[in-house]
Amino acid sequence: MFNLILFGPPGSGKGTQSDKLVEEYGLVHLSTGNLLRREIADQTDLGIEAKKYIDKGQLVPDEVVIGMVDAYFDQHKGAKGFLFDGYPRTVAQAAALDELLEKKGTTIRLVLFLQVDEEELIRRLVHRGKTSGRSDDTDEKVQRRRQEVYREETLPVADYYSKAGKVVNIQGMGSVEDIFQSLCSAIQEKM
Ligand code: B4P
Repeated sequence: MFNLILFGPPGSGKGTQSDKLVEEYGLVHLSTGNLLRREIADQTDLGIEAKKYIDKGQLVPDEVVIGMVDAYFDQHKGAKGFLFDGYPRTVAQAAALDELLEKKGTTIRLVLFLQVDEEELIRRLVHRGKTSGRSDDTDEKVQRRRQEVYREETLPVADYYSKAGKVVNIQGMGSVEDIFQSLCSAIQEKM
């Protein structure tokens, strides 16, 4: 199995690039953001609970997200690999993912870290908010909060994987196509 993580701050282009990467490499796309938005749209108990956090720019509690990922993983037996997009977002989630993968006899091969300036991130997200209909996109204050939460809770995940020598930094500013080519080169080196 070839498992990789696409890592980066909110708005760094994880979702945009994931769609292209899963098509190129035939991986299963696991986006916790997409899974949570589906739960919200279906008005499940999990979705109603998650929405309270997402609307404030906070992270959904670890136990909720970890349970959801375990279930998704089990629904995709026989996958040749997973692309984790927006997961893990805390060190506790990273440890839970390691445990899950170990049980399945596999591991994370590569963490691709998209590097984008904060002002560019806010600009992209405010712009996305004009069309996305996402409740967490429209307010710039919520955007700034999301970047703060990222620095406090998510950035330590990069250190966690750096210690294992798995992180490759990728320039995340420029055209979608150029960034995609950089990501593909890094993947090719590991495959
Ligand atoms: P996510 O759905 O993961 O999304 P994101 O971080 O907002 O955006 P992404 O990086 O995917 O950016 P995109 O490609 O869309 O998270 C949403 C929320 O769900 C979180 O805040 C959190 O509350 C919750 N959540 C999710 N996972 C969780 C977890 N594991 N634990 C706890 N809570 C969790 O790109 C952004 C914009 O930029 C788009 O408009 C795009 O068109 C544009 N863009 C992309 N590439 C560009 C480029 N090269 N140049 C210019 N614009 C570009």
